[in-house]
Amino acid sequence: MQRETFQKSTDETFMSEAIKLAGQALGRTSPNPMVGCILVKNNQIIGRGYHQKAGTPHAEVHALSEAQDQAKDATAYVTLEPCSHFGRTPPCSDALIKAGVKRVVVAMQDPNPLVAGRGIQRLRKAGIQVDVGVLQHEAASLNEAFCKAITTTMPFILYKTALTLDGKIATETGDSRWVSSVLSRQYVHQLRNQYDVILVGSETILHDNPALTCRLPGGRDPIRLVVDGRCRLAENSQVLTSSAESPCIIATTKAAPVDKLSRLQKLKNVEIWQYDTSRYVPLKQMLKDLVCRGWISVLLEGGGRLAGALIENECVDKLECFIAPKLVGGNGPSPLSGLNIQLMKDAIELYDLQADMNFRDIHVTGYFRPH
Ligand code: AOF
Ligand code: ZN
Repeated sequence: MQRETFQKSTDETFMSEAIKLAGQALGRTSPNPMVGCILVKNNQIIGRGYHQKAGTPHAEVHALSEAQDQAKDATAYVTLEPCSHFGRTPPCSDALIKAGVKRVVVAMQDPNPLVAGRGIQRLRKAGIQVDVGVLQHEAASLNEAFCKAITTTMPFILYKTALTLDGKIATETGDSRWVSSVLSRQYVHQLRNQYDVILVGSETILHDNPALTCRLPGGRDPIRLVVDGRCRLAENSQVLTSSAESPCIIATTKAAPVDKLSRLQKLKNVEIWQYDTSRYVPLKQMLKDLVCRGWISVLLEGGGRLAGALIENECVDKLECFIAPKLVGGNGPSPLSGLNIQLMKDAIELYDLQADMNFRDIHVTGYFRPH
């Protein structure tokens, strides 16, 4: 019994190292997952690796190349089931078998239908002991976007919003600079650095004229996506003119003025996605189109109308809310003006709630579905 407990905590310690390693590629691997691998022999780490970017070698390959011959009879700790398919790289399960590892500890099965247990099967067939499920929850939440996108072809959406303690995102006059604290706003740049896409509605562009870039040192700009059915945004909006390394996409419809579209199309770094609808952008189709391009995680930054529509369509996965200790009263807008539930018994309830005051605002996160 004691031995088992020791064994378990050793496995968790090494797996936790592997998860940390995987997280070094946060925001850099889409559409692939973040994966970390650690090779251990005689309780010593002899190889480490993580998947750095889609199309490049998988975590196991890096760890095996660091360990070289020592990999024989070692234990591999991998945060995701080693793959069994020939994708852009050959199967990692074969590489582990060839290197002669004795045991493989896996945090979670790969939800990719191309793998889905076949990697584990392959290792077991080769006589390798495989233990699955060590720190499974942590590994799954690191790859929550990948898990959703690979199984549903829809992206993972986080709605980030900031409101006053009395539930307003701006005063009655429309003034919103600033609701949340400096620290909260700095943290949002970490989210921008991590998510593939920032999504906003046209109202947000018209009112706030944000650039939607990532101002974190060493950060990278996400794709910026504006839902603008009638293409109302000004041609000198910052999303169109500011220098960003990633494109700005305007999702629009047949209601967009033709001459304006042709001018926007000529701008550097701007893409127009025109849908065959007469007024509203088909949101689910647009989200699927993101996944087709390899963009699997979306940071929804407003406004309340778009957020309401997406929540109503059950497209939003997570909420991250900064509640400032401020009161403004009046008829200022709410973060969910597009949602209008009539009875309290029908209210949306969140799961896995967490709250802290790390940014001098009340910071609440929750999920729209249990998991
Ligand atoms: C692993 N180790 O480090 C990663 C895995 O296009 P490819 O060849 O890179 O394959 C991508 C798929 O491989 C991805 O969807 C996921 O199922 C798996 N990712 N597997 O054994 C890794 N990144
Ligand atoms: Zn692999």
